[in-house]
Amino acid sequence: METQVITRSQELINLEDKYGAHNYHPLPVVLEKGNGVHVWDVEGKKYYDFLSAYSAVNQGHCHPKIIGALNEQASKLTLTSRAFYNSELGPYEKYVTEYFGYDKVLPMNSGAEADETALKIARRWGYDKKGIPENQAKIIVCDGNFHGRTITIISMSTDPDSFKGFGPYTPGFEVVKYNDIESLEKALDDPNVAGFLVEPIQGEAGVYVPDDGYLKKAYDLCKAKNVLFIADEVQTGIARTGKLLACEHEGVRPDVLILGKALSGGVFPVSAVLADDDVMLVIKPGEHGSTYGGNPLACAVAKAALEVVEEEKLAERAEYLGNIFREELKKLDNPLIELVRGKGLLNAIVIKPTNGKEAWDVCIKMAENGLIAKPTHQHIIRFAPPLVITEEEIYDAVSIISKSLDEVLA
Ligand code: IF1
Repeated sequence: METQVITRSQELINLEDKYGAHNYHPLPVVLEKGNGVHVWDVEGKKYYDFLSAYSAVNQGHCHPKIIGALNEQASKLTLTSRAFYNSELGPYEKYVTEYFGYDKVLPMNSGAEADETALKIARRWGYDKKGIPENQAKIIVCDGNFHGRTITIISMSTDPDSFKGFGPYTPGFEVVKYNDIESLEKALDDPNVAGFLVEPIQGEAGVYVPDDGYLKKAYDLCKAKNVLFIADEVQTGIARTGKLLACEHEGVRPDVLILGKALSGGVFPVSAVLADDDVMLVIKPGEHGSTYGGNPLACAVAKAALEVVEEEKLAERAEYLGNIFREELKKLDNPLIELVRGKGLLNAIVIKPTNGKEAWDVCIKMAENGLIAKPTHQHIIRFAPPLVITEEEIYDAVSIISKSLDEVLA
């Protein structure tokens, strides 16, 4: 019997299938190396990375400055827990609070942990500062939201793929229509509302950019009702949308700021919640934390990652190159493209299924042509390259996208 020769990629896919939980359906690409805007699979094929690990690798893969900081700290001290002080946390806390303009930071690890932390801070602030009756605090969230995968966070979700089959759910959340000021205004009439949690642009929902002025009006309504405006910038923050924070496009300064992903440049899980003293100090010693939160390695990596954002002017690059990218995509004349939308270098095309072909087919073809991206919600392809991409590479990527769209329909 002929022995079937399988590729190294297939071997590795088989291992994940056999020994790993099936909680993802990845594109059949097995990556082994990354540098800047490029990644290579185990067969040595080179790709433009147009997902950046969902906007965690804004600084580019394996940025030398961040890897240098990782290696230097890793050879000294990686973890002490917060049972003791350490030499890196204080300087990092000073750096990151001055960087974003807040009194205090509460360091965590994943984005979901940071969202959970923000929810706890908002509820406690509601009881201690706003006088909401115990266990009555409400948090307003938006339909189409994505804030992570924990039980409490999926309790806020309106996407059955996120919450179905995981009940019972955490109470205390009210859903309003995203980008709809009237629905928020009505919900804010409830005196027990402690906070409004919102993504400045809804990433998972398909790069849903709200109308100009929505965030500012929402912020003003929250202030008028003594409600915390909580911005989840895990995906939109760290220069991705053309400003350091997406809220800056509307001059909004969140009362509580949630960061993750590119806070560490895709090198190590680092997240953070920032707020001023009157909010942050409602949490007392021993009331919140995590084993790895604020570890010396995370501090060294995150500081280097933020320095890169400034030194390489990544926000300005995202603004300039994002405009070119959208303009070039809009010039493409292909029936598969329903619309193009985004801000900075967080963009998406909505695919109109045509001749039985849909977003997944386009992503498979783009991978063959050397560019990786993945569909969200079946018909939307998100494009989020590392912000270190060059103008020439943007044009090259558009030609790959164009070629792939045409080949899918050929
Ligand atoms: C997955 C997408 C999903 C986030 C915002 C918090 C978190 C995320 C705005 C939680 C995480 C990731 C999670 C990952 C895929 C990706 C994602 F929106 F980016 F596309 F799922 F919706 N707030 N987003 O986007 O941060 O705990 O993951 O560090 O779960 O498949 P995390």
